Amino acid sequence: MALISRGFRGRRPAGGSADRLPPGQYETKDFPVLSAGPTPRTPLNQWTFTIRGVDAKTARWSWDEFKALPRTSMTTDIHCVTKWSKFDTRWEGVSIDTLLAEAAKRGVEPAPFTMAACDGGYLTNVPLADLVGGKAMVGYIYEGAPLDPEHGGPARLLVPHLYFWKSAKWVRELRFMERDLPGFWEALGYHIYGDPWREQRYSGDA
Ligand SMILES: Nc1nc2c(c(=O)[nH]1)N[C@H]1C(S)=C(S)[C@@H](COP(=O)(O)O)O[C@H]1N2
Ligand SMILES: [Mo]
Repeated sequence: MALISRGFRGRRPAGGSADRLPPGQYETKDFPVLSAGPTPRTPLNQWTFTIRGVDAKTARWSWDEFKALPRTSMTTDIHCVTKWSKFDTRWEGVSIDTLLAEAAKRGVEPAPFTMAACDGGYLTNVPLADLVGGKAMVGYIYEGAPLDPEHGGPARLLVPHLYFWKSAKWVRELRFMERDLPGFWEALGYHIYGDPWREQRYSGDA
């Protein structure tokens, strides 16, 4: 409602919701659940997070080790390709920068592309450049509470500047790749990159 009346008066205050909605999106206050399969439930004592180099070298953390890593927070808008956007979602977790620095200490070298792999088999590809520089994290706290299993708990990838299908729920591994390969939705006709501001929904979109 506020959005319409602001537009009607021809005024759009800086930071107003109209500026924040990528093309074709609408704002929702809900937090819809979109999962391609059932919600996996891995006990925390069996949960690990792994970064895997192209040479198959790995860096791996148990849940306790993971939670002991420095934590960052991010308040961000998220944009689902099914056209809902949600503003000001607040997340805490471990930045990919932190994870890559730790992995490098253990001899895992980066490569230009990554595939995020999840419990349940979901995959999604993200270029390394989109994960670094504070742009992405493995989040495990949402709005101050442990992340709900339906939303990807215990931990999910958060890459909010791309469509939300790139934010892999129940993420367990980040695999480096020398070239870009499609994940689950990308192989089914969704865009290989998925920038909401360029409305890259399907593979034919520029
Ligand atoms: N593992 C996994 N991650 C996933 C999905 C999924 O089906 N499985 N769906 C994606 C899609 S299409 C979206 S829009 C968001 C939805 O996250 P939410 O259910 O927390 O809203 O998760 C993404 N991450
Ligand atoms: Mo989605």
